[in-house]
Amino acid sequence: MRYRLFFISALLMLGVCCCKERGAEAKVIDAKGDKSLVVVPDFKADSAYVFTQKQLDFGFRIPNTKEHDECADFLADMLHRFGADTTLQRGKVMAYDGSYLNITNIIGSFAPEKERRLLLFAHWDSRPYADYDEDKANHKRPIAGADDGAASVGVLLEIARQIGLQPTNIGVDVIFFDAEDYGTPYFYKGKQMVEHDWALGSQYWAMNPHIRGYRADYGILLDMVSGKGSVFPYEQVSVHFAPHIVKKVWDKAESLGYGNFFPKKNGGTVIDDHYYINMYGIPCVDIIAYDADSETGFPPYWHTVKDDMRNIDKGTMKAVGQTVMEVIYNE
Ligand code: AHN
Ligand code: ZN
Repeated sequence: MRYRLFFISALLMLGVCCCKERGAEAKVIDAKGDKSLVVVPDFKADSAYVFTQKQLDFGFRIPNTKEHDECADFLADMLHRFGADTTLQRGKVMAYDGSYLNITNIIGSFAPEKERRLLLFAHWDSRPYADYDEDKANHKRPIAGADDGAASVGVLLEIARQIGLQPTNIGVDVIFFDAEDYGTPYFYKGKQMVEHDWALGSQYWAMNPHIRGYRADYGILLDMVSGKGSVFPYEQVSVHFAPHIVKKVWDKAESLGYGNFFPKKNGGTVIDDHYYINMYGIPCVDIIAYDADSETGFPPYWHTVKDDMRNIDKGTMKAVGQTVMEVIYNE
């Protein structure tokens, strides 16, 4: 890397313009405010894909199960290996039906001493019910949660791996939130025991941040970012709380040639983990698939038994992963 930087500097000094296009080895970008160069690493979708498959191999990541807890250890271990200071935040939360869930938020901090920070997050649990499946017989069966959960974590693990290899200027915290997808299934007929029944892990964190008074400049949530044919128009909670971050991310995608994945038009309004982090006081955006043609606004396999690896597309992963990396390495 040192040699390559030297080589690129030499080329620049000679006045040679090195304008590589997207997908090429590395890009040369003037860092804001100083003369140093930022070479944004190449996001490897193959690696994100393997990280996604690995999670599914544990089984269903449903709180209070052995499979869930084993996967948590795996995710923490990966963040640790990539060089992050890793914290497992364990808690107990009440679910919609009054039952208690033992949850684990998994936190990895890069350059924890840095003042300026960015928060990247996704949910790592998988939904216990395929309550939108076309076959009613499947409604009480769990989903594999390939796109809805695992792939967003897979993309963030690949970004974490890259940060471990080449540090960013800004400090980065990665949080995998638990129990996002434990919201009330439509078939539940009992008394509703909690009002905010989705995103239980991020709500828990917002009430008990892993560091007292934790701050980040802004945050980016990934949720269902790897489906074949998925697109990510503006999510409206993000536009409300963090219009400047929406602009930053969507402009970056466009400039990289990923404008077709990130259309600059309005999508849905989603009460997702970012809602609670925005309420906590960190402006953040949700990159989330929006399907204008489906009744739910989500991809057709959403909360069905079809949310498996067959829908996962490395091209979509690359578009999202590279866009997020270009944003963070330019801070
Ligand atoms: C609501 O539909 C209220 N929240 C959905 C957020 C979600 C579920 N993302 C993935 N699964
Ligand atoms: Zn879900």
